[in-house]
Amino acid sequence: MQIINLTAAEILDSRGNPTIQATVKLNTELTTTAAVPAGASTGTHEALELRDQDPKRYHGKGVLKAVANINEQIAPAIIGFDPVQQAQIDRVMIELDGSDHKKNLGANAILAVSLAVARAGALAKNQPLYLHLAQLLHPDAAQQPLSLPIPMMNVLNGGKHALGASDLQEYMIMPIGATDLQSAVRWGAEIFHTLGKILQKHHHATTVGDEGGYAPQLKSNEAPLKLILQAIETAGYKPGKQISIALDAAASEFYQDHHYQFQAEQQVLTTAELINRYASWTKKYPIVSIEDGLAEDDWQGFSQLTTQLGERIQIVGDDLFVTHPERLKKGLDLQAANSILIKPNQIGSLTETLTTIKLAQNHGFTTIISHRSGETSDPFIADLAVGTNAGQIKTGSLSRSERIAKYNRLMEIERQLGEQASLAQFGFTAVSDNQ
Ligand code: 2PG
Ligand code: MG
Repeated sequence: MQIINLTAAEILDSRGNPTIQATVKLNTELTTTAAVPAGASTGTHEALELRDQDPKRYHGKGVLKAVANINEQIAPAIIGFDPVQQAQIDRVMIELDGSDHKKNLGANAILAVSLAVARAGALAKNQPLYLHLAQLLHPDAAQQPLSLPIPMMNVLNGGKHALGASDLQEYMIMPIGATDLQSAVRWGAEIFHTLGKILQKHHHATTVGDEGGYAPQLKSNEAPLKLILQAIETAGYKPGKQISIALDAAASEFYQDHHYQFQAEQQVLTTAELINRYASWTKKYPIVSIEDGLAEDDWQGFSQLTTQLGERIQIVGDDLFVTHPERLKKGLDLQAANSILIKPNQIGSLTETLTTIKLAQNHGFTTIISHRSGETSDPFIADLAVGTNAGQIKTGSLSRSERIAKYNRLMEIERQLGEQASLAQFGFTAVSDNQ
């Protein structure tokens, strides 16, 4: 099988900003496409997302340069390859770019091609994408049983995803007690709708933020936790046993002058004070996971946070690691977390994403495959989460089609796996007083 053509186009993401779709054509005339997402609370150390910076188009956010890089530079370099040669193709693109952070071709250009090639590889092998990805991760091993990831569902949005709402970016529910994905999705949807009714009753806004969760203006960063707890119970579920809570503070976004600034309660906190705040919340609420609890370069703070809470809960690095093996290695050395968020566009190719996942899994870190706040309807990350046995996926709330596309794809995979399908187990149990 051979790639005989590669083209790219500028399309729009869920925020109405330009992004890239790549299309690979095989010698069988079959074509595959893939689209890349875009973040808002992006980490400083992420690979470069190439935008035109032409103020006359999309306020500078156009991606025509990156599209041209695919059509004019990447296409001639990879036409003729067999699409199953994922690692070789990714290497050709990385070498063609030649920079540390994919500054020349753009991580968005390289990743769009990388993902479309993976789809073409699956097609060439006549396999579902998740199986092809499983084989790319462990080429020499016998096929391990695959499990569906436990979802982290972002029912209350804040930070950069919903200006005017909480300082913390994401309040998520995790159906840790579900035994299959269909139930996990149903529980999440029921709690999401119950939460909407509770908000309405208290005269709060029920409009949603970028990731499909509600975005009310509340008086403190703790208030959302109370509301979620109430929604879990009102919907008929057991907090901590069936449904736990996960947070993404995205703390770099409210870190200023070496302090953490909570606008909602007008407080300025030191690293130690913020860690203590988290610790007190984990006693009151069934919180099992905290992502980016501190700023992206506060390695010492992260080690402290992990020492204090890492035995009981998942400490996740997102902006901290940016899916980069070198930053992850530093985190392993410093014991700065026990879990990593995986976003393919932070590093910019599928092969490098798989390298980071493998490194994390080999060192006992949990892995969470994640969407971006600016998404498309491409459900690639659903297959990635299953194929890599990631155990967890973070893909937004139970509204907005670009989020639901991933849940629907996961349920489709669950049906395809049939008898073999199982939902991953979660290793941390909440021990709050509120259960
Ligand atoms: C995050 C992500 C996704 P963004 O911080 O984890 O939820 O947000 O894509 O804006 O970086
Ligand atoms: Mg994050």
